[in-house]
Amino acid sequence: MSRSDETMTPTVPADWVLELCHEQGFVLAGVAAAEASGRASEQDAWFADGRHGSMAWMERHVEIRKDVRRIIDGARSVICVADRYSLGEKDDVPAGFGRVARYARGRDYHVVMKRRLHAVCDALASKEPDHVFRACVDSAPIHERELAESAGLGSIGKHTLLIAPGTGSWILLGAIVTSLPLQPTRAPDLPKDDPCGTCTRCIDACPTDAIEPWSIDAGRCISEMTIERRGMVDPGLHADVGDWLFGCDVCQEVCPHNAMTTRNQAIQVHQAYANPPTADVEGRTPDASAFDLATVMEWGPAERSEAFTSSAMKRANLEMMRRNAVIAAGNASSQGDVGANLVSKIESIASDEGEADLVRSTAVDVLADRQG
Ligand code: B12
Ligand code: SF4
Ligand code: SF4
Repeated sequence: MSRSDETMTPTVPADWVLELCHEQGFVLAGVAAAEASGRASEQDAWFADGRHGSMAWMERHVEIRKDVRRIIDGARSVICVADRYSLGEKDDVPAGFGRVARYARGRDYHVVMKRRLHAVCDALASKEPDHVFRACVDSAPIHERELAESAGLGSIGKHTLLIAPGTGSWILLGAIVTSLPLQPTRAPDLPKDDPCGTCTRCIDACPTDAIEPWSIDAGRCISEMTIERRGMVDPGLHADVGDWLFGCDVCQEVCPHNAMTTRNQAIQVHQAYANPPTADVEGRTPDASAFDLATVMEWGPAERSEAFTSSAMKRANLEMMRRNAVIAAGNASSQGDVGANLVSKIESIASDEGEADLVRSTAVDVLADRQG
């Protein structure tokens, strides 16, 4: 055996690693070999077409994204995990409220998952002190879905999300990139499954037409517009945003893999996401699925920060949240007295010269939409 073959021999059984992940409460775990993405040209095309929308930060690490081995020196394996965050129950949204995507209704998954991934890293490092481990949740420039697919956690749907067999897509992903050689848990020659067949439900239901099979035009995606975008939302898309205040779940709500079957509902939601992150917040429904739009339009820094303690909604700053509330309020304006009250609040924002530009200009656009 050559020296390089020797160093590639797994020293720790993958089963033990998976057991560590399950002990930390991850509902799914698997191992992929650290290797170049098989879809680098699709990624290049995505950026070349400007399908990353306003997320210019994504351009910084385009080359790193193509090969997970660029994340740490000597990367050999990627341990992929998933948390279930919702059962996908239907929402009952009161009049004048704006909806929050399900992933952001409990505690901030970045914190919840990182803490447990670090516990797995510590356990592995105590056995293999010469190896390097890097825990990633969202922010590292790696393709978490593609890696999870390679590790056998599920397959990617036309809406580009990972669907786990029998569980569906209400799952969040995390990974540990490591120099430790581990046996991959999915046979390398197994073809990648197509979970969709002839189905096009997500494409047909997307309010903004953002989905082409296996590719999202992020600039048209409500999730990008309400969570990532710091500037204006195209007034031509305001009506399509509907009652979404933060994120959007439509493509997952309609997916047959998320049908609430006995088998699907038996897969537990991790307790960190099962309840709102904090007890009571003024103007928030008890299950944290929605906020009162009139209240959010009037938020100051203190109210925003109180509402977002321990929540993934922190990603949106105060002006973005108030912009989102103005757009959703415009869409709720036909809801009787509640709608009339919302319109009068939009009017005061539009006429207040002391208002933040983003919020005021959005209010002006919303009123112009109503008149047009
Ligand atoms: C940027 C980003 C976004 C952007 C862009 C979304 C996107 N589809 O890329 C926006 C803001 C729109 C977004 C929205 C959401 N996101 Co997001 N997002 C990310 C992030 C940070 C990077 C994704 C990325 O690199 N995109 C780049 C492009 C090039 O990727 P891509 O489109 O998948 O490109 C691949 C495909 O084109 C593929 N491909 C091309 N042809 C073909 C053909 C076949 C057959 C196949 C299989 C694939 C394929 O090859 C390319 C390279 O792999 C990841 C975390 C991470 N680091 O991975 C989370 C992540 C993808 N998001 C997540 C979530 C939960 C969401 C939302 C559901 C949140 C919400 N409710 O509002 C929505 C869902 C919208 C949607 N349908 O995608 C989860 C998804 C979990 C899951 N079950 O898959 C992730 C993994 C975060 C996490 N840690 O859990 N997100
Ligand atoms: S999250 Fe909403 S807007 Fe974005 S692709 Fe899915 S359905 Fe379309
Ligand atoms: S809704 Fe249909 S097309 Fe879209 S991801 Fe689910 S199975 Fe695939």
